[in-house]
Amino acid sequence: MGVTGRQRFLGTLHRDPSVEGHPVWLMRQAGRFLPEYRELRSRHSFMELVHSPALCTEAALQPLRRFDLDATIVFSDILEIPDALGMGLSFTPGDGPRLANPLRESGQLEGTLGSLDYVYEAVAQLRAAAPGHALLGFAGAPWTLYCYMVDGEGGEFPLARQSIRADETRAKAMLDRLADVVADHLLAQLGAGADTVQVFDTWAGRLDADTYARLVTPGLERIAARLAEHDTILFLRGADQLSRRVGRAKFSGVSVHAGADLAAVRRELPGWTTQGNVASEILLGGDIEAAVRGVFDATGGAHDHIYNLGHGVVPATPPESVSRFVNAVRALP
Ligand code: 1CP
Repeated sequence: MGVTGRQRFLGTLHRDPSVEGHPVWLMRQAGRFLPEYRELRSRHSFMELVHSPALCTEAALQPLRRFDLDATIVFSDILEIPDALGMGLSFTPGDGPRLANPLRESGQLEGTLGSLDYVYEAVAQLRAAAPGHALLGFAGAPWTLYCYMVDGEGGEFPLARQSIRADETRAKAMLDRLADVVADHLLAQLGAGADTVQVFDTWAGRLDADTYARLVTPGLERIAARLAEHDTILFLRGADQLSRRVGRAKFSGVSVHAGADLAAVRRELPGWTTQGNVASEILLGGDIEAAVRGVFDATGGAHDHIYNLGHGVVPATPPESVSRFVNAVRALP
């Protein structure tokens, strides 16, 4: 009678020392590195996929058919929130996301949020299709959303950073409003059947810790407080001084980027389960087994770490490398 991936993942998130084995999944595990995803994309645009709960379920199940993963994440995008705020999301091939009406005036954020019911339906369908896997919902963090919403596209986000310098009061008001939108979106995904939710602050490292603590941390504290009854994971990519940046916010887990010293993060945020820390590039041809062993050593083999990459799987990753990564975790004592 084996333990399910869902039990292994949630036991670890709850820091239950009696959990069997170590949980593993990969950020961006559905997507372009899989031939079957590229096949799906040859027939449907990304927006068609995201708006169809049945196609979202198919995309999320694809990696589960190939790899012995413990968790699945709803197929959606962090930019569904700006789209629902009327900002006109599109994806140009090779060029990434683009918002047709980026934030120039604060007024746009006072608009009402359009329906994201298709995301909650995708969560419900995936819950039914993958009962033995931990199911993650997610959202972009307020700062990362703000970056895309002000600049309208990925990159260095010069306009977002400039707008913070120009008017902190206005920026803070938008970040606070986004925190509530994000919390609503996460709670609805939990209500639809997600076991936990991950908040992606992919661009946290683009803001120094002082400014972050002043303008962004209050929103994270508000999200954490509104989700206090639930399991939650926070990803602060590229950021230093994590304890200052989280302030009084308590999430169940922290997802650790590849540049960070994992043992130091665990000392800095006691009581938080850790996740991640393996460089995505290792899967392009590095010593995968040694990287997994390095995480095991840095955590003392404790059952309060979720094996994952430090960021998403990159599209050039050979699927065989993902198998090796998962097998290396399965081989741990
Ligand atoms: O062409 C395609 O098929 C689209 C590629 C793609 C996919 C598969 C995009 C465009 N988004 C997604 C799905 C997605 N995005 C998921 C679910 C799939 C899974 O994880 O298994 C998730 C969790 C995200 C989250 C996301 N989107 C983040 C945060 C995580 C991270 O990687 O840092 C960010 C920053 C985005 C924005 C985005 N969406 C898509 C792209 C190419 C980008 C990055 C743009 C940029 O570089 O600025």
